[in-house]
Amino acid sequence: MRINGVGGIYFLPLFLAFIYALPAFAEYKNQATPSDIKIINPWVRSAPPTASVLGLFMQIQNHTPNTVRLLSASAKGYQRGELHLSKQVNGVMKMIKQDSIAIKPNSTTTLKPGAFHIMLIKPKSVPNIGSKVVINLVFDNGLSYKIDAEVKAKNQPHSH
Ligand SMILES: [Cu+2]
Repeated sequence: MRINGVGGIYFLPLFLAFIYALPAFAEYKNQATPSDIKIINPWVRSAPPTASVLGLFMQIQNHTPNTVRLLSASAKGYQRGELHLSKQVNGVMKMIKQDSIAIKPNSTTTLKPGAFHIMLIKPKSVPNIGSKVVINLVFDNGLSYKIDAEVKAKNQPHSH
């Protein structure tokens, strides 16, 4: 009886700890996994050797039931990356800096010339066509992705 009593006393805190831990497990299950976001066809638009910025484009697929936001992009060999939206303002094309780029639940956001894009700023040297730029993307669900973006000629987003 005494052993049972002692066991009961110790069991209760353990049991409570387990109950309190349940929401943590549920939260863990809701966390995104790397396959929840897919980066399709990332490419950097080639630029003259004197260029101080380069455009980075891709499709981002969100396979989760929640909106996911791209928070930042950086690239090896560049001072920094910025998220931009190209937009007509009074007939003039302007680039507006964005705090994030949203990808709606179960949908795709396309980063392309004239729309949302990533601007890679101040390259150490402008990369050649066919070379790869290592990109790091950070999303608001805690995931980050390291991807290779191929440098492609100005008006050829797809290789033929
Ligand atoms: Cu831009």
